[in-house]
Amino acid sequence: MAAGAALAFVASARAQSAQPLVVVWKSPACGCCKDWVHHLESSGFRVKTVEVQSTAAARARMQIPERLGSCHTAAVGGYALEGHVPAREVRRLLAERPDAVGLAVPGMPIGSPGMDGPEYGGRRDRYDVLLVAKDGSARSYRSYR
Ligand SMILES: [Cu+2]
Repeated sequence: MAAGAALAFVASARAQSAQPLVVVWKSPACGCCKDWVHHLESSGFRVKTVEVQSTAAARARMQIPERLGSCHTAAVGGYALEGHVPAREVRRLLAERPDAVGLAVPGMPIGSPGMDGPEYGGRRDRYDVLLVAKDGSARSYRSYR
């Protein structure tokens, strides 16, 4: 390996290990949760999953209002993630570090990461990634359509 290539390799390995760990609470029966975990991993995140029967307790602990709930709840870098949040918005959140609870994609919109398998036949519903404020209010962080 040339010195330049070796350096680039070390730099990219460092960038990878600099990605913080994502802890995901999900039910063992949830298939789309597993697909979302794969989406994060293939985007360079390290992920630890915790199997729970209900994610309601994790949601409450992470201060995600029940009305914004989805099928899994996660924690990364001091923020909460609820549902099928795209990895690029997680990276943006960690780069911008807003004063907020975290991000949520309520429900399970088809076409969001982990809800985009062959069984959906390429269907893509429009959805918003919401930035959840500490008072429980939410505003659009990015719209996908
Ligand atoms: Cu799901």
